[in-house]
Amino acid sequence: MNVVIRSTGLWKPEESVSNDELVACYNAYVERFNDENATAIERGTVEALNPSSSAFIEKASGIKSRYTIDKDGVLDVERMRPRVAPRPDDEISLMAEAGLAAARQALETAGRDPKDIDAVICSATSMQRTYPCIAIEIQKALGIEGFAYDMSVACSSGTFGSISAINMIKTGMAKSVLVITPEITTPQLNFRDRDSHFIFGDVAIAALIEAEDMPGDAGWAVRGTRMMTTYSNNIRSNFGFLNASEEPAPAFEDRYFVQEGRKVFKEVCPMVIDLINTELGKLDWTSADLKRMWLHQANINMNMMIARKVYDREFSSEEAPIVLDEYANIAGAGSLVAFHLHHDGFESGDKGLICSFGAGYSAGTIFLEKR
Ligand code: CO8
Repeated sequence: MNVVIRSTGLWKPEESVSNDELVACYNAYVERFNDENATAIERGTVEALNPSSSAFIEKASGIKSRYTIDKDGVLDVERMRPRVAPRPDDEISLMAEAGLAAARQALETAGRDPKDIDAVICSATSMQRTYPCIAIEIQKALGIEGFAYDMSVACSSGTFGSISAINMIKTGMAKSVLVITPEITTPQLNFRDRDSHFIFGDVAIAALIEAEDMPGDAGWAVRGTRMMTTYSNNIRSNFGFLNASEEPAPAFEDRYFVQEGRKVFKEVCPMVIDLINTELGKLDWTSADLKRMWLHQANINMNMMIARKVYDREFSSEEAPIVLDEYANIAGAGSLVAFHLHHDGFESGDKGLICSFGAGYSAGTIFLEKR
């Protein structure tokens, strides 16, 4: 059974925070911390904090802004965390709401009725709650029969979720699957950490993945897939259900996202370059066959290095589009958001690659051919 990506849909928060706004808040926090701890800093028992800078952020990461579910909370120096109002159990959850908006756009673009969908996969870095699954909540909101489940593989959540759907269709278990990656990352970030306060943004992406013979737009045929993981502690979250029982109680700062950014850079780039080249070889393709690579959006320098090595030449921004300047790192949604925003200009037979990489380590490839 041939499988296609039929359509995609995107949701983003209304509010965006620029580097300058983020840095102004961080530096106000630093000034206050250093004032309050002046004596201890002088004695050498507390280390003074250093200010952040927009110029560093843009040079080191390529990020210029990020969307967030609550700009006020992020930029409130007393808080530096988005404010999220608790919702009653009979109201849709925040993650499901974001995912639903992206899913509705994907269905509308494909002209597909929810009754034709067999399954929903919600695949994201973290889930707002464990059960009922966010995917089942979205399934109910759309009135889809069949089944739904959540899964999570950090920055490869979108590709691994899509590959799960592709395999489901290949085995005949389903004909039409919605894969939704709502990444609500800003509540998971320590905005008081200079090394990482600028990295992430909020978004949701949905992909409608179907058997080729279903009616509708020809879509993008899936020609090859690969999932790979190899253990690394260099990107880590210690947040989980055991936190509430831990004695002594854990600090917020080291529960959520921590990373050794330089090590990640050095280790992940060669891993991904090797993976892409190996998979190209299995298809009897070369990089010259790839009109475009929709890469995970972690860091512009990583993307440049990977694209340059795979193409083995200088390349244009059309060949490896960047969305992280506006969206920042959007975790498991990155490569699919790049695909959603930059898939124009393909003729039938043109080829491309969706590729994720990140924590785990994990990496996923989906090789596509425009039908
Ligand atoms: N402002 C000014 N200066 C700074 C700042 C700042 N904000 N931060 C650091 N500096 C300084 C440092 O102090 C250092 O100074 P010195 O040289 O004097 O010691 C200098 O700048 C260089 O610091 P770094 O070595 O840390 O900076 P890099 O140039 O390596 O850039 C990056 C840092 C941007 C983090 C870079 O290493 C990078 O992008 N690495 C790859 C990271 C990556 O891709 N990670 C993937 C993570 S995402 C993922 O896998 C999914 C997890 C899901 C998360 C879900 C939500 C939270």
